[in-house]
Amino acid sequence: MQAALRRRTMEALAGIAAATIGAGSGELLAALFAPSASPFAVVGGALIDVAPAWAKDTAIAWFGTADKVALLVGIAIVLLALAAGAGMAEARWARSGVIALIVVGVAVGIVALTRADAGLLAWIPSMLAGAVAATALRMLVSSAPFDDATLDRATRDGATLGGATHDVPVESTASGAPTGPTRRRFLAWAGGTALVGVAMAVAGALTKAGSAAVSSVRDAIRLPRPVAPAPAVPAGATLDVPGLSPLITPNRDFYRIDTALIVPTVDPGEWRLRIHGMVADEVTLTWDELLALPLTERAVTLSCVSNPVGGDLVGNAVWLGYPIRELLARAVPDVDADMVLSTSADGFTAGTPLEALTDDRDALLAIGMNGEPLPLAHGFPVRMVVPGLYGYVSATKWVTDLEVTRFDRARAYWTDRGWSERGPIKLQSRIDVPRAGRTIEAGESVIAGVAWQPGTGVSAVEVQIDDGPWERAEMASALSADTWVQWRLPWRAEPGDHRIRCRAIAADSTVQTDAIAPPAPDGASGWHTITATVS
Ligand SMILES: Nc1nc2c(c(=O)[nH]1)N[C@H]1C(S)=C(S)[C@@H](COP(=O)(O)O)O[C@H]1N2
Ligand SMILES: [Mo]
Repeated sequence: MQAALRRRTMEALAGIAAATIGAGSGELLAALFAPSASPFAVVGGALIDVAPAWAKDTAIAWFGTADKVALLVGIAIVLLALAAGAGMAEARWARSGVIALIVVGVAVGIVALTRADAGLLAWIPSMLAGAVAATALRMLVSSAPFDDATLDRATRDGATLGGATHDVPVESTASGAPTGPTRRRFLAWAGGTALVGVAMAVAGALTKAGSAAVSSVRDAIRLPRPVAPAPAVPAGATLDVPGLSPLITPNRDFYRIDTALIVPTVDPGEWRLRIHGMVADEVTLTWDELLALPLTERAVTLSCVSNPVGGDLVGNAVWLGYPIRELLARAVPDVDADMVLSTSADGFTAGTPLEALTDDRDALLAIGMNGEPLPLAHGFPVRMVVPGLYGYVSATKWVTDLEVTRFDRARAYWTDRGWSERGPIKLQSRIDVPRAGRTIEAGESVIAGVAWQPGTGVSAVEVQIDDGPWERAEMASALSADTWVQWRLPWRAEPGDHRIRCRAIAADSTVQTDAIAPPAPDGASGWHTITATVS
């Protein structure tokens, strides 16, 4: 009798441990990639939506502002009860509990897709939770002799051992409850499984809590007005061509490249920048001190060295910040220093030529992007933006440290991995319209795109259709030498397939090279070439 109860308890524990590790993995995955797809948040949100008004009122009356916590605790209790049942079922009918857990995961995954804020992949955390729980349950149940065959054998062979003490070295008692070492091993596995699940859930909660807290700090920030604002965008700087990249890339469309699996959450109140190394005077700067400085606004096109010809790892934004030149002037670099090694809160490093930070190009210690505080993923609260250099050697996000040093003394994250020490952005042009591979209608049409070489500027773009002559495109007026420029060329499209390619001419008259180079080690080159199908 007692043994039967013990057996039931162990089966239930297997189910509970399995559900815990499943739920923990789902929560962690969601916290990392899609907080709104958290299985608990999905179920809770759906329940809140379908609950009748009286239920909501009662919940608030009973639990007050803790109503959401109460709801989540309620969901957890129901889940664990279901899981205990799944454990007992699995011990009797192999796969039944496993299937039940998978069904729960699939069901929550489907609900996840119906939520208002759901992304296309919102089902993944719940499905993962179900799959992990099912796997864990199968493993736990088979680690202990719950199955009927063992039970029968135990009943036959060990009838006299019923209710035996813990150290009896047999696998099962008369009623099928594992005892002795088997039982202890099972309990250790189940306990460990549950603990891992709890740890993952806690890690997920901490990640989410961190970014939620910093997000709300960010939302409350009012950026100071620049002392030197970027000039207003003149009408002639934008061409009206559907499908052409906008002159200023909206923050939500701005490409994101970094090594951070979890977006670092840096509280501005705790942020410090330290400038040290080969300097006469160390400088430290706080967030409040930075905000009090006379800020500059600059439109600058940023590109990733990994951007292939024709690729979209490039964007143009209006950055608000303080010239790094002024801060370095306070620190007074040694005459033989030639590099600044910047380090981010998450340990990324970039090595920037000292000259690029001290000449008149207005390399910025930026706090604003297109009129907003930097988005968390783009370096909140403070990053570097250096016109003319690829991001990997200059655009350190979440920056906290500048060490003045020398190229022959220090190496940075990507230069350590085979990329070039110096990373000036190469002259490039891209065809946005027509979209590569898309069929267009014959007749009056347009070819359009953008061209850039921040720091130098672009003066012209030429387009070649099939084997025709290179034709000069119409250029929008450039915002500055640091931003990309839109261009377009009217085109009478004749039916058939056409090869279209473009090349830029820089303000210093350099013509964009046709020499094809891959992104590694210092940036791609070649002419962007597309095939347009005209019907
Ligand atoms: N902390 C940190 N900063 C970083 C990186 C990184 O991995 N970590 N990547 C750099 C690279 S390679 C590029 S191209 C730019 C991209 O900036 P964005 O994500 O704001 O577009 O950030 C740079 N700054
Ligand atoms: Mo990059």
